[in-house]
Amino acid sequence: MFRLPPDVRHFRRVLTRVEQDALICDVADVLKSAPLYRPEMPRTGQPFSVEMTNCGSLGWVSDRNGYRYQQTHPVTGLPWPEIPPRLLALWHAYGRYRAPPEACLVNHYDVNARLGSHVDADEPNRDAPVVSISLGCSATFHIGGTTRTDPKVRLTLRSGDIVVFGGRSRSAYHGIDRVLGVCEGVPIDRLIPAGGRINLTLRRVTPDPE
Ligand code: MD3
Ligand code: FE
Repeated sequence: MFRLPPDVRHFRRVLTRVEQDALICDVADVLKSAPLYRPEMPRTGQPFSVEMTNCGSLGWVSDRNGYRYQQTHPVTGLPWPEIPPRLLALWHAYGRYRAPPEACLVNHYDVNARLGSHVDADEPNRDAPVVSISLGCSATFHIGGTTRTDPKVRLTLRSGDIVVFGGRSRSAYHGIDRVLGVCEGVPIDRLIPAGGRINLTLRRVTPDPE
């Protein structure tokens, strides 16, 4: 029906229910030491509708002072927990990148959450792909080109999907239009009573080690 933009690879429902359950357990462990918090927009302080946390040596945060990667949780002040081995394995299997990831951003969407169109530009490393893993409710995702007005392609991201964004797609505008009320995969309400959708994005932030 629709052609994906260049350098996007969408692996539909590649994670089994058992693998999704195991990832939910990993996320539960991460949330115990690094709880979800609600970031705010730079300057305005407008709260995001998406809640976030991270694991890895670096985590992406946003507050009135701007967007950045930092080594500690903005609320607890503690270092982020390590990236669970199962996620590292998925990074290597799907991302096929020579260096390990430094950040895993955990996004939680309740049924009313959205993520406006944006470019991920806070990573000095522009060569490494972003590996995205979806769990819980399905969502409508869009991706366009490197300018806001480029035509967009819309796709449904479902529980157990993995998408790899590399090359030219790495600097493309993208966002989440809406979360669908249907959950065809692992229910996340035992993790987050409100339910909804979890997205994990694995990222290399800094240049590769020697
Ligand atoms: C394309 N997250 O965290 S995942 C984000 O579902 C983000 O939570 C969305 O956009 C989510 O920044 C979309 C897919 C994704 C992630 C990062 C990308 C697509 C991307 C970076 C560059 C290009
Ligand atoms: Fe993004």
